[in-house]
Amino acid sequence: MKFVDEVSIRLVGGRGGSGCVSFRREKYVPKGGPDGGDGGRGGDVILEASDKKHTLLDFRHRSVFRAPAGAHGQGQNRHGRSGDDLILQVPVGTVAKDPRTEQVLADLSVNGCRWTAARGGLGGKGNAHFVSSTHRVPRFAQEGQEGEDLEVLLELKLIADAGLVGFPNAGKSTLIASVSAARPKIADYPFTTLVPNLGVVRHKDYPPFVMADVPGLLEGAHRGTGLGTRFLRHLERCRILVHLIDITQVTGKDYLGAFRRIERELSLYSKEMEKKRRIVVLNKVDLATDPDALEEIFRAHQEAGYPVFRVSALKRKGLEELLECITSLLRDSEPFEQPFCDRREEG
Ligand SMILES: Nc1nc2c(ncn2[C@@H]2O[C@H](COP(=O)(O)OP(=O)(O)OP(=O)(O)O)[C@@H](O)[C@H]2O)c(=O)[nH]1
Ligand SMILES: [Mg+2]
Repeated sequence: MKFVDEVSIRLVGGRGGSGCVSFRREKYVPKGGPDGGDGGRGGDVILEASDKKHTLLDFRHRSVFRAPAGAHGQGQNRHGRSGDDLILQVPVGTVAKDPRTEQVLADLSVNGCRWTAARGGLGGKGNAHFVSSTHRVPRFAQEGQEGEDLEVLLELKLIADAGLVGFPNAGKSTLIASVSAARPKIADYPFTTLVPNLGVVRHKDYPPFVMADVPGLLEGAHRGTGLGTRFLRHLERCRILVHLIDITQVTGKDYLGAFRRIERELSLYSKEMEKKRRIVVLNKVDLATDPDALEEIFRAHQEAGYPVFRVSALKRKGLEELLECITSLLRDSEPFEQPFCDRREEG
């Protein structure tokens, strides 16, 4: 399945039906009064978060979505039927923004929550409404109103408990494959992973948690290098970060070089990202040739102040302790904050 996490679309509420101009005509009732009914309301366009959707692919091939119009009013005071609402399902974690100002319009992060994006137009009043003592025979009715017409940018931000970060080739996909049923592509070249993968991790009797494998970051990611901001976005809603380091890439005495370069990208991206709790994982220990050097790398990272683990994602070594630490951090950390679903409704 193709993964699409950003689309620009136009949403248009249904047009209201027009009011009717009509006069009562019946046998033995001369000059029956006006009896034109009102037009029906146009339907609203509503976005609904659904856990059955995983990508914004449905919006890729079509860019304008219109709700049905209301029906016109008719004689004998018959009102037009309202247009049905158009309900568009989006994946949980979709954020709707104004494409010009980037202002967040709605944040659909809970399954089932809805946002009325474009309201339908009101129906016009029929001529029966316009009778007055001075105006007995109104020969006019109102037109239906246009529905709201809105351009929105939809961005999908995955929601996960633990997000894997690191340079390309660090072994993130190998790790998620070793601890969950996710089967991402794994290969010995950078940028094997181009779209995020989610995996559910079950460890002992702890509640299962969701791990996200996000494509590797490069220096300059916070500015967009290597699609960095697009990938970093998926880490915004991870409760904790698991920073993976390929020990074979740690060279000379610059033990913390790789670690600091990724950390810098995270803090330049946002304050929230910088504040997230995290775990450092030194991966590929099966390739370590010098145990003393490995010990030094380990100590240097410990001094940075985070829990550090030595693992081999490939050989499945050290993973139990790592999962133990992730589950205990998750138990102590705040659940993802409940976002608002319908800003307009609140206002
Ligand atoms: N020896 C050894 N190789 C590993 C280990 N973990 C991963 N690898 C290898 O490292 C290479 C990259 O692994 P991936 O899991 O694709 O790395 P990634 O971080 O997902 O890379 P990108 O998706 O490109 O960002 C693959 O050839 C893996 O087999 C490990 O613990 N030991
Ligand atoms: Mg990968």
